[in-house]
This record gives sequence, C-alpha cells and structure tokens, in this order.
Amino acid sequence: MDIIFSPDHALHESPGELNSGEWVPAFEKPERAELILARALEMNLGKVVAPDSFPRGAITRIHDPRMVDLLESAAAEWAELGRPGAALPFTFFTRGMRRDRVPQGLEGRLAYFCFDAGTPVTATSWQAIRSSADVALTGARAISGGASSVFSLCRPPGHHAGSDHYGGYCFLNNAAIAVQSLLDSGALRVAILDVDYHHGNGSQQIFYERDDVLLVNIHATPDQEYPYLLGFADEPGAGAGEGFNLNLPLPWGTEWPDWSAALETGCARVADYAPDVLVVSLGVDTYKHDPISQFKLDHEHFTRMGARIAKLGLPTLFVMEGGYAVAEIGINAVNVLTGFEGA
Ligand code: Q9C
Ligand code: ZN
Repeated sequence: MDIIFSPDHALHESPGELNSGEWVPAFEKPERAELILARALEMNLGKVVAPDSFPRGAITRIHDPRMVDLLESAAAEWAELGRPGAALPFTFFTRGMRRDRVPQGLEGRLAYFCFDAGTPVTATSWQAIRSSADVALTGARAISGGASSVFSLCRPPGHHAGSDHYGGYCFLNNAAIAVQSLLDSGALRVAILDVDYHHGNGSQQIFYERDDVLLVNIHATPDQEYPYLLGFADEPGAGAGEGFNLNLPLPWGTEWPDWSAALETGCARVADYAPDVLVVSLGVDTYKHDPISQFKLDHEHFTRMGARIAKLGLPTLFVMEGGYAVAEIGINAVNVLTGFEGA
C-alpha cells in the first residue's frame, strides 16, 4: 500500500512535558515518524507519496474556525507578548464556568480551546499540523479514487482533538477530517476503528450525534487512564447517532486474549454496519514496553491485528496516531500493515 508522508512533521517538536509531576523530554517526538517510515521502506510496504495541499475548508468541515485560527497564530502571538518557549494554557474549563464566549486574549483563548498541558504550539508547529491533515486527506482521496488500502503516516496525531478542543499531543483530528472528505466524495457510511491505547475522545465528540459514521474504540478504561473524562462503556451515541458509538474499555494490564476479544466484538459491529470505507486510527501504544501505557501487546499481536482487520474486506485507510516505545514503533506499526496485506 502507498505510504503518504511529509517531512514537514519534524517542524513540530515539543520542548518537553509534565509527567508524574516532573518536566521530562516529550514522548511524542519527530523520531517516531522517521522510524515508522524507515521500517515501512525496509519491509517494502509500498511507495512513499507526498501529500497534496488541501483548502482550509477541508479542516473547518470538522473544526471550529476560531480554533484553527488559534493554532495558526498562537506561537506568533505568544512571542509578541514577550513569552519564551511554546504557547501553552495555564487554566482549563471546569464545572460552572462560561462556555458561551471565547475570551479575547491569547491566554484566555488557549484556556478555551486547549484541554491539557501536554500539547504545546511552537513557532513552526502549524506547518506540521497542517501537513499532517494533508497527509490524511491525501490518503482519503486515494481511497475515494479506488485504492483498497493506504497508510497515512500522520504526525502530529489527531484522535484527541475534538471540533473545538485540542490536547493529548493532537491539534487537528486527522482521521475525522479524512472521514468527512470520504463522505463528501460519495461514501454513504464510514466506520472508524480506533485501536490506540487511549480513548479517542475527540473523534467521539465529533461524531457522537451522527449515524453516517460508526466509531468503535478499544482503549484503557477512563477510570484509570487518560483522557479520564470520556470513553466509558455507557456512551452509545445520542440523537440520530444513538447506537453508532461503541466503547470497549479495558483495564490496565490487558493482554492479547482480552484485547483481541474486544477487537472481535468491534469488528463484528463494523461488519454489521457495512460501511463503504474503514478508517483505522492506528496507535501502537498498546505495546507491552510503551513508556506511558499499561497494555501488554507484543510484536506478533500487531500482525494479527492487521490480519483481523483485513478480514472485514473493506477499503481501509490507516491513519497514524500514538505509540511511544520509539525504538520499536516501526516494527509495531508496520506489523499491522503487513499483517493486513498478508491476510
Ligand atoms: N505525561 C496519543 O496517544 N498523557 N496521545 C501523557 C504523560 C497524554 C496520548 C501522560 C497522553 C496522550 C495520541
Ligand atoms: Zn494513545
């Protein structure tokens, strides 16, 4: 399968993050994408294709234009205020606070649109953020044009970003933007299978009231794990979307037998939905040695994951999300793709 990739991803590099109360090197780093690309080439997965540039309108089909504006200008505004480093909020929403008006100042807009302290906007981040969305959109265009499978090697990742909030190393929801473009190009129903270790809260919020997108999420239970405040089993969708959101939360320590049972449940739901296209939010932070995660999958399980997904027999767009065991990220991510192709 073709690999959509842009070297522009490297323009986003987090200066570090808070982890367990300490300032540490960022887990989400440029090396991740480079090592996945290197492994894909080593395994002859396919040819590398540069992304096309898509109009901003493809992004604002999903995201609040005010948030998109903020992502584009935050770093420059931050510098103008004489602040060092990257643009980060200091405060966040909680119960009882205003949600109906966006504050004027930069700090206030960051508080309004950003939901965690791990997602800094640096001077060159926007170009990487935009190119990551273009990588997803280029993959979607190839699928709409008849390709049976494509790998959009997105970085930064996207599934934590909602229509009007960003966080979790994610700025724009690349998978959701791709899904919308597939629908706008003629698909009637699209399913998202999110196998990242963390719940894809952004994707869920975006599609929660829609029946043209089925979202199946397999992830660590929010009782124990980030993003904590969404992703429980009792979130079936709402309104027209009721029955089109399926959360399959699992406890810390989950190994392949329980994880693959959830995959079976999720795949059965996808098959029942009979979508025109499947989009896989491909996180490999379920790996047993991931530094911020608590599942126990091993290399071979990623191959089996890909093979099970292939059995659905659907045109499939893989969109890269998380995975932080950097030395082995290439093996794990590409095992899913070769498992898919070998099935
Ligand atoms: N400082 C994705 O996998 N919490 N995002 C990390 C350590 C944020 C993960 C805790 C995890 C976000 C795309
Ligand atoms: Zn993750």
